Amino acid sequence: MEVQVEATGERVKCAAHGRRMEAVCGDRVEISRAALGHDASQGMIESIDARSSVLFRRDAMREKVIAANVTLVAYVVAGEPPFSDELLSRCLIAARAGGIDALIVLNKTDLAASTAIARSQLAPFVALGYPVVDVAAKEDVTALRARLAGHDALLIGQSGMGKSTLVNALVPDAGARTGEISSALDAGRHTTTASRLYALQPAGTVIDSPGLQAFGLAHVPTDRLAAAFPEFAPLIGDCRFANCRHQSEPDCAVRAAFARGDVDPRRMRIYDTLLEEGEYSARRALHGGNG
Ligand SMILES: Nc1nc2c(ncn2[C@@H]2O[C@H](COP(=O)(O)OP(=O)(O)OP(=O)(O)O)[C@@H](O)[C@H]2O)c(=O)[nH]1
Ligand SMILES: [Mg+2]
Ligand SMILES: [Zn+2]
Repeated sequence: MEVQVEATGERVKCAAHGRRMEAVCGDRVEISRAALGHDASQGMIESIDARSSVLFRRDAMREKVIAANVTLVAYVVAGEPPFSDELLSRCLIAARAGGIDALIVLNKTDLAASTAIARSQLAPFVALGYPVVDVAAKEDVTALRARLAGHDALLIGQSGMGKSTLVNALVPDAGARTGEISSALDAGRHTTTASRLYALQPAGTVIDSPGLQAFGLAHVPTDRLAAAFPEFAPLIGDCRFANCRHQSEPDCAVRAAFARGDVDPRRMRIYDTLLEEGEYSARRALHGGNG
């Protein structure tokens, strides 16, 4: 594996072997330059520093570390192309399960009509207490810059939402490639193909990542899943059973709240789906599946 490592302001192409191949964007690593001898501009990853945070995604097939050491997950949405609120939910839950703060970035607010639709789609997330910041990448990113100050942030979200355009506005000489809306709308087309970290002035970093198409949460243990839903967290202590899965157990405080209409049915459905996916994946692992 070969990766780019930023070494005190300088960029060094590095090879990695064995466990060191697991280095991801945001990792801090020790490198050696002597290893490749003939070319001083190249190096070798010798070790990966302990991570202060990890953002994972995992489905039944594979696990992926999206980024390491981030202090803020900034999920970018826009009015067009349309965004999936399920994918948004999944990523916000993964951030909470990983102990990482989350922020929703509503981009392309210069497009009034589609922004109004996006805003109504975000209303349930606002009600759950998730912060939202409005921006127009091509006009003004001051509000986002302020929210990112001092953070090691990850910009994540579906293709075409404007993550790379935002990075170009935040980081003067970033030069990140951005896509045309026409191709972004074409399912499966991604402009950004690999994550990359940029330094923010005066402090902090921001990672641009490829468009998100799926977000498995099979790594979140059943007993921690409900706690990562902000609307369930205050309820779960009131369930009769400490290991309640919030399905058909008697005296389940989450199901009771749902029955009262206090829980959004879409969110209840996402929880049920995630629980099923996680338990399926755990069964596969138990029975010797390669997941
Ligand atoms: N009108 C408007 N268009 C924008 C804005 N931000 C980005 N765009 C356009 O949206 C399209 C996609 O932008 P990108 O920055 O490539 O999107 P991305 O999220 O990085 O996409 P991937 O790399 O595929 O994940 C481009 O045509 C941008 O010019 C904005 O604030 N307003
Ligand atoms: Mg991009
Ligand atoms: Zn319960």
